[in-house]
Amino acid sequence: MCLFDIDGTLTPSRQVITPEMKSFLLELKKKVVIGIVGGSDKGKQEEQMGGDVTGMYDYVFSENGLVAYKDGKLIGKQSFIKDWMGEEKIKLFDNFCLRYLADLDIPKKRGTFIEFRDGLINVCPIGRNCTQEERMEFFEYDKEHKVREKFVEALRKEFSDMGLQYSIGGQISFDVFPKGWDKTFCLGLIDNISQFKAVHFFGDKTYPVRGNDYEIFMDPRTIGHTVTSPDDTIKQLRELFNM
Ligand code: M1P
Repeated sequence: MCLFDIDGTLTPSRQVITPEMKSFLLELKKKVVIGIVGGSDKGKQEEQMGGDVTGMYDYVFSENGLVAYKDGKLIGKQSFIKDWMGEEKIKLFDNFCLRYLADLDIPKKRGTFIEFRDGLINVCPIGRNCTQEERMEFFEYDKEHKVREKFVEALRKEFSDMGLQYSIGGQISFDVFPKGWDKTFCLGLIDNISQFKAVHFFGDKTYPVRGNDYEIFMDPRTIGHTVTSPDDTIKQLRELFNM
């Protein structure tokens, strides 16, 4: 089985899959079971992967697997907000973020600063409504000013007893979810995982600090592969499976 991170592994970050990668994955699917796993919700995964992902790949794990599909059918869904955190804690968390955001002095702010997904909360200092150009500006600004790192540190300090985990995987935002609900969560949803001779995981952010692929890359149930770009993913797969 091959499991893939999306951003930076199958597609350039937040960009659409190339026709070359799409047809390569179809070829690969003849040889192995394919799964994709990412922090985004299914709608965003479909935008990026160019269509009906659950019809195309054997397993689709959205929001790190908190929403999971096998052979096109929903096999698992957790509701982070309702079942785990509870309205009181959500309110405390939101209020803190909104106050922090109000005091945050960055060059541009747009809209949708907090996005509730089924399995995680995504916090975005510039706002998810920003354009692609503004996204890249913020990404560069953040490299220097560490806006997201400082925000996460403030949240860690404020909510140290809430059992939350933070991941700065993308370019403009960070994800917040319960400890353990990282990408390894999806492994528990694979039917009889020991039936596979190997479960290969491919990701670009496999480093321990800020790397949202690190936990699944290191998990004893997978063989981890670090890639540097979608082209590198294809290169490594060609070597591994003699394609
Ligand atoms: O790479 C995965 C991340 O992609 C997006 O991040 P951003 O918009 O910051 O580039 C988000 O969907 C995020 O939740 C996800 O983890």
